[in-house]
Amino acid sequence: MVRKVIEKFEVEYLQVMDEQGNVDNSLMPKISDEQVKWMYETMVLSRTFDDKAFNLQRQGRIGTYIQFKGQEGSQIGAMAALEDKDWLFPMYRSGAALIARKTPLHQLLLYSGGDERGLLCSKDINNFPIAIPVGTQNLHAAGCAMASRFKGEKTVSLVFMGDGATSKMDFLTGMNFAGVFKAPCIFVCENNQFAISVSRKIQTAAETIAQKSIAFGFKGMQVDGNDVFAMYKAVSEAVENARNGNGPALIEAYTYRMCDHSTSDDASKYRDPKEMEEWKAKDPIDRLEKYMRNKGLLDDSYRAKVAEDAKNKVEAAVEEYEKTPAPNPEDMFTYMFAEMPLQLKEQLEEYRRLK
Ligand SMILES: Cc1ncc(C[n+]2csc(CCOP(=O)(O)OP(=O)(O)O)c2C)c(N)n1
Repeated sequence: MVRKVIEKFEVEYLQVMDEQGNVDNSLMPKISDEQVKWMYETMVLSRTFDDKAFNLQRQGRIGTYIQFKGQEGSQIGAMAALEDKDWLFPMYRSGAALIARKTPLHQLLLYSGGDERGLLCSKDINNFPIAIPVGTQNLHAAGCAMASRFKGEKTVSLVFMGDGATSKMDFLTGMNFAGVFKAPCIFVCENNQFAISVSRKIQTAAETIAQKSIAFGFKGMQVDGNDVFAMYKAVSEAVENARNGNGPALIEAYTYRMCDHSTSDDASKYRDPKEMEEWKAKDPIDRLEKYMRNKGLLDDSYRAKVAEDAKNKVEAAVEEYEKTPAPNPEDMFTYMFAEMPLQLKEQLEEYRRLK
């Protein structure tokens, strides 16, 4: 008889840049000044878009909008590690990732304005449509990654989810398949500490989200999600590993939702405002700005120009969105089935009677 430890598990944590913008050179990934500037400019553009979209919702110019404020570092750092041919599986809070993946801004507004054309996928870059049901995108990503493997392609799939989604079967099933079949799938959980009003502490008794990968036989890592360099490094390593046939990875981006869950929510009802103040000091954009200033990559005039360019791009997108003619409401009935079922025919007739 014996009682012994079968295996010992470890979960790594990675931070490359601290809150003052100082980096540890031994951990710093290889990255050009151009790439750093791209990260900064994309983060500023995303934040500007996010703030504007929130205001548009309040003015009744778009429908429900889901902000991603505070999560720009984790999304843009991760996207910097992908190639266009790789597959992105976004969720409703992945706006910054979609902006980094070349989605036209007015298209994102069309989507929030209830126009299905907002979900059209570009032919030049492999972005899936946004998933609204919590966690289902994990299955799509694992399946797509398996397909890439079967076809002998060197592409990876990367899927975003929140901490709440990791309690769902879709996440567990996707992780299991990816683990068993060594699918080139990167699971990125943006642990923003809340699933609407459910705090991370009561979401799971596990100490980290990252350790959930261990049960499925592959590596999990917790990363400072407000550190764009750490996210870039962790995702780049996971992508390289997956491309080389060594299977999936789970990356927990430890971050904070610096906004309400959605425009239908009021987080002040369940969150301590002190917490928000603490996280403001870790803002991913401020942190990168400090780093760039120290390195001589940013001065006041560049900073002002980036802000001005972002504002102009967002205003132009609003104009384009608002001048886009509304779609034909009958389209709602026509796209789902090759032959329209009876119930839909009845609804279409009812619509025609009422309009
Ligand atoms: C299958 C399903 N159940 C419930 C909901 C309602 N819902 C929308 S967001 C959300 C919380 C998700 O939290 P998390 O996964 O942590 O992501 P976050 O919104 O924090 O980014 C819930 C329960 C949904 N969209 N889909």
